[in-house]
Amino acid sequence: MNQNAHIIGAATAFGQPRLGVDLGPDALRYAGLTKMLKELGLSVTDKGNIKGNFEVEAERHNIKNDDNLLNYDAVKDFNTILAGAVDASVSNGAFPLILGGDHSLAIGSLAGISRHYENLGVIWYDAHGDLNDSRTSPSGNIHGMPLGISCGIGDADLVNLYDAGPKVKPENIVLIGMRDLDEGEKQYIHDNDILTFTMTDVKMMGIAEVMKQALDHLVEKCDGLHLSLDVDGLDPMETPGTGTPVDGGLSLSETQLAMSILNDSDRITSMDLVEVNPLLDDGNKTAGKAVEIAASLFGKKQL
Ligand code: Z70
Ligand code: MN
Ligand code: MN
Ligand code: MN
Repeated sequence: MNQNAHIIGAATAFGQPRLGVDLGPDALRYAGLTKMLKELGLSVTDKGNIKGNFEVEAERHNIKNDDNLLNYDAVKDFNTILAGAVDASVSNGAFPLILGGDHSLAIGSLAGISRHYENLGVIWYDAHGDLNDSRTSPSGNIHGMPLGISCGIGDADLVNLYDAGPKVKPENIVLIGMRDLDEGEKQYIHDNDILTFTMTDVKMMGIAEVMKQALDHLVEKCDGLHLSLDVDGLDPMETPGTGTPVDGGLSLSETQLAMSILNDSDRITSMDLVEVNPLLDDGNKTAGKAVEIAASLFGKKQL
């Protein structure tokens, strides 16, 4: 794996209604992220935070556009800036580690990354598919849409953000940990034959077999591999500090094993670590777990 990491704080909460997830990047720093990565031998540059300006944006915060999209202009502006920062890090030869922030930030991270690859693979580790558009969304929250937008469905300006057209092909996606999919998302997964491992699949097969099949699906055809990890993929007993906890998720030890298998593959080229909300947390427990997850991805071993 690339041993030169750029930490990019994506301090946004615009993709959903609850404040505090914009504090996620700093919660991860306080939990010791940089120190841990350096101890593993990485060279780490912290690029600081890209911030939604919540005072300037207050007037247009938690308002919906005509298409029922929450904080539409703020999400678009934020992700345009984020895409530029992520693009610059990849251009400089670094591994971008994007800290969230709500998952709408993946619109910008994928836009910035995808121009560097012909066939970007995406592993989406989450309770949710984030494959809605304004018609299928039950909420209007754009954090439930970034993967769909990156595949080219939904609002045209978001689809064409940073570069025109889709950023990811459905055949280059693997979904892991799914247990709260909306009807429209299930339809999209079926219609596009997206390789999907629900929690039932994880429990039937074991996470090691799931990761092996995920990598088998992606490594031959993909020239870059992005991991988008939403901490609500884990069980709320492990990671309570998140906006939409869903019972029956992955454990920390399963996730550490998953990350260690990805480290062994030596193929991951970028990562989002998202939906840490310290205002909903038990101490800073969730950020601490998230740091352990990143440590396993970058090669921390138990022995
Ligand atoms: C639901 C929606 C979602 C994250 C919740 C939930 C989406 N499918 N994503 N929490 N991270 O509103 O679209
Ligand atoms: Mn998500
Ligand atoms: Mn591309
Ligand atoms: Mn989620």
